[in-house]
Amino acid sequence: AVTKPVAICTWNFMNATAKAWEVLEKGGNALDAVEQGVMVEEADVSNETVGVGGRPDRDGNVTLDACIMDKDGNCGSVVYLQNIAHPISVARKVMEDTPHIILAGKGAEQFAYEKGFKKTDLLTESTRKQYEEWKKESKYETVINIENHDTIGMLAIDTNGDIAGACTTSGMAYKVAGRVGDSPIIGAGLYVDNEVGGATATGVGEEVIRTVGSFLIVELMRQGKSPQEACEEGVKRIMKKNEGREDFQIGFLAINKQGETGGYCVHPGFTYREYTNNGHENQPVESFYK
Ligand code: SD4
Repeated sequence: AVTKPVAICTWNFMNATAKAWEVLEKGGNALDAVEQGVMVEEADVSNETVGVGGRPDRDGNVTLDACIMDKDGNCGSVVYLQNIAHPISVARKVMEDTPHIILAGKGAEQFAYEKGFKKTDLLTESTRKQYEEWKKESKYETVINIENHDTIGMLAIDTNGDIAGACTTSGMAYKVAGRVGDSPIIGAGLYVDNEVGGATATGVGEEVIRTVGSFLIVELMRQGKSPQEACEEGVKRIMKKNEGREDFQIGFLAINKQGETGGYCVHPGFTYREYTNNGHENQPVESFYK
């Protein structure tokens, strides 16, 4: 049986869901749970797609994208943010302390310093070396490659039944300088409507933006689809615009107001982590291509 609270996130980020659960279990709210949950991956240098230790763009600069959304439909986002370890917390400050939704680049960085965030070198020894290697051929490809897709999108429903979501990434490795993906775009990489549910995405952001993927999935749930059915429809919508194309991965996951969850992806390999009263598990996800 479905119980509340629930925390889910892209991929198998068990430390992130465990952190979110710690907040939810004590009766904490979904917004704090998703923020603190994704912060675990932002701080983890071994995750090379999020926060500190994220891989740089093709000029060698690590630029971060993140957004957060609460039960009242408030949202905050930062795009192309450099030198800050926890973009999700800056996004939350944008949501709570400004009349705006998105801050970009230098302005976002300046805002973060004003809010007390410390300047941090996001490049690690490992990502610096990998970048030097990559530069020899400078080949940009959005191939289906699990290492290139470790963005964390997290959704939670708390004991009050309120839903919140967060999404944070360094984007596609070796992207063109200035490129922003789906992850900080409300409706694309993340969407929450507390009446219905929430959805989030990982994978090639351009394709998620083109279909406003997470908003689409929440709207499909509003029309009566389960989280699972809605994620399947979301991926199918993308594949319809990309007939025969097999060179990219996208994974969606969703939660509804009852706490039911689901996910779907383009290629095998995507999973989502789920923490409920019934246990803490890595959920296998069906794919469009088998
Ligand atoms: C992006 N969706 O910037 C992100 C990349 C991603 O795991 O999901 N990586 O397009």
